[in-house]
Amino acid sequence: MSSEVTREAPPTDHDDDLSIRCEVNISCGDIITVSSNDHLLHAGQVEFLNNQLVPSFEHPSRLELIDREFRERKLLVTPATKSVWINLTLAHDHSYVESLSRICRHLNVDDILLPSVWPGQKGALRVEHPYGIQLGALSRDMFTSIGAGTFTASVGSAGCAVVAMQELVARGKGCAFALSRPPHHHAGRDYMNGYCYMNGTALAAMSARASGLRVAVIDVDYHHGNGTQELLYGSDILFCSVHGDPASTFPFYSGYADEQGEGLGLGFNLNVPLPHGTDSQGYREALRHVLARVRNYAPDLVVVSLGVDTFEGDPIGRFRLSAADFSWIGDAIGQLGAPVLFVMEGGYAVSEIGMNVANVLEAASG
Ligand code: Q9C
Ligand code: ZN
Repeated sequence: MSSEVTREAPPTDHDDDLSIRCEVNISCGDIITVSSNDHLLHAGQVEFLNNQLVPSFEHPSRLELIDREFRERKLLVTPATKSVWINLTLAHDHSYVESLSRICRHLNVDDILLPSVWPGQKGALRVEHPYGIQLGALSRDMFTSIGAGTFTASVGSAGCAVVAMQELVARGKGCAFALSRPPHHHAGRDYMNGYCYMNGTALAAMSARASGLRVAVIDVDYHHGNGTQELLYGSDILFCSVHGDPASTFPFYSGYADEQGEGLGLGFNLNVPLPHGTDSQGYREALRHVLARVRNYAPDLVVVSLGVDTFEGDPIGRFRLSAADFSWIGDAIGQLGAPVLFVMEGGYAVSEIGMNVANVLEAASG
């Protein structure tokens, strides 16, 4: 099997490599920005919240609004389109990728499925089951719906992160931004959850590490990046996260301060859970602590899981950051002095999402 994460030619018959084609748009201005039109193929309709089905928070308009704000601030230049073959198996099991691909291929365009039955410890995916039941074996919650375009959209999203990383490493300095959805950081080796299917953030970090770079991941999304943490737990890629206390916040089952990594990765996992209502002051103090650890690690590349659901107006996050705090976050990360790849994660206050994200990127690159 090839260890390359991207390739330019399709796999041949005797390759057992799992490469999937995706097309991305690359804008090479001051900030390298990579997006994929395929995100439009995934639009969840409903999710299960407080005992009710409610309209999905994670919606295509999120990206459209960030894109619009970037254009208004002249942060984008005319993009070049690039077609790459991407191999997800550095981060995901072959069987997970193939199962999701197969299920999506068999759905009708307007089918939207949420899992409703989970296999438990002894069960496994069985292809004779209805697709909604098979999804239970690949998922961990009822927020993460599947439609016919979900696989293609999430491969495109991961592709944005990997290509942005490669372009940034080639330039050797500054900032890159994967303007991608669906988001990444909750997806694990063989499961989807928290609106995430493929973990492009972890894949980009692992791929850069495999090429010899020292890599630190900083997760500033409101929710703990459980998928990324799990994927990096035994590795010396530094993973640091500031997030809502999982005692009361999704993903509940990880994100605690005593999770410090294992084996080779022991000491390379730093969680800072914070209570509901955390404001500018509490947040900055926590992020300063994380940045001191990152400095001490001396990374060649910083990968940021960029969620802006820490915003005071966010409908699901419970922190109280202001637009000015996002500029501060960008500036503080930019001052590390290493090249920074930002990968888009959460943020659901759609009228302010463009402003908040652009504030981070502008301050980091400025
Ligand atoms: N009461 C991201 O921000 N909702 N995912 C949990 C529990 C799911 C968030 C509600 C939150 C997933 C990428
Ligand atoms: Zn989030």
